[in-house]
Amino acid sequence: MPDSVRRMLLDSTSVVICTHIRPDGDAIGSQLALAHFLEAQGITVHCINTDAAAPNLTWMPGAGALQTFDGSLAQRQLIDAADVIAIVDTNKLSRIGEVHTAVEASQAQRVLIDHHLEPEPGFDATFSRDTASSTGELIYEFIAGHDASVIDEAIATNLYVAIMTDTGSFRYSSVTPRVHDIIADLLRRGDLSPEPIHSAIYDTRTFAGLRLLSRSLDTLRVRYDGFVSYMLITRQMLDAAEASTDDAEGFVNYPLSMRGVQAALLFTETAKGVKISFRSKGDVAVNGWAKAFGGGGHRNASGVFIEGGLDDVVDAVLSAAPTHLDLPAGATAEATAPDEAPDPDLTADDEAYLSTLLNLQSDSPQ
Ligand SMILES: [Mn+2]
Repeated sequence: MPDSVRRMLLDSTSVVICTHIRPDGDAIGSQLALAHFLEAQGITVHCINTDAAAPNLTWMPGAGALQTFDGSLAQRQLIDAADVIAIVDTNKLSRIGEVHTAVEASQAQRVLIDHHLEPEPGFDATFSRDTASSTGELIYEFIAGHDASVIDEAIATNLYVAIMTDTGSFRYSSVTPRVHDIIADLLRRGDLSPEPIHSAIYDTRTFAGLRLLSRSLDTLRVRYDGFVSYMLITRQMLDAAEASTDDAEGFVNYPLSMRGVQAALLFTETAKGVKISFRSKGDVAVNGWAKAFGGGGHRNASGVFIEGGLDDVVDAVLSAAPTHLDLPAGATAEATAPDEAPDPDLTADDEAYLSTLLNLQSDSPQ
């Protein structure tokens, strides 16, 4: 890590840490691990975010001290009084949301720690490496480079979650032997057991969320000879399933998990436009594709929000695929449902049995 970043943080007496809107496991884990470490150095730390952590992250060690920005004088004073404001897990100050107005009004020095492409210039010090698996990996380097013995259960758990969630549970191409070395060190120093952590993060689907998944899977289509797949979530589906877009976290991995598919998209209809998640396998890059529509992200995971109706947006984005992907020769843009989706022919007895079951299940928990 650059000496400027290390010195700026360690020489401070009061630090505010902020992360991006709709913070994920890497955002919260990196923020809390850094906070815990700096506090162990006798530094006063406040974590202030525009959005609250998702319900599956609120158990993380120290999460009780996370503040959601409310524009209050008290929070503005904390931000004004800080020597250093550390921004983690985003490459752009505006991505921290509403709280950025208070950050920009403060005289504090600004430090960026992140692993996204093209970090915004203008920070007083920057620690950015786009080949890092996660911001958690960079925070680990900072802490271990200073004094690895500080890594306790709280720091280890937060960094484990940060790295696990940003690597799709250690499966993305960003995972190196070094990442596994770091994880091994965290498991030892924190005396961690991975199973309950994994379960607390991932086994959190709601009944409504799974009903939404069922409806969304019905829209699965492939294009370009099975190279690209996509799924839709319409507002009508959200209403019918009584689900929210938060319930759709990770849905894009279903079309990506299909045999032969190299790039997958999830289109989520909202009142103002369409949110699109792009995912890809291996060397297939989707960040350029997302960027062409005003979005961004990583090679294998990107996103964008486009104003407009669902049909138009789906057409526009999918038609642009040949410009951004190295498609198989002669691949056709035509949309098809997967061949392997059989339409089960049920006997009258089966139908009757099924309808009894469905009626019974209407009393199921929400
Ligand atoms: Mn990240």
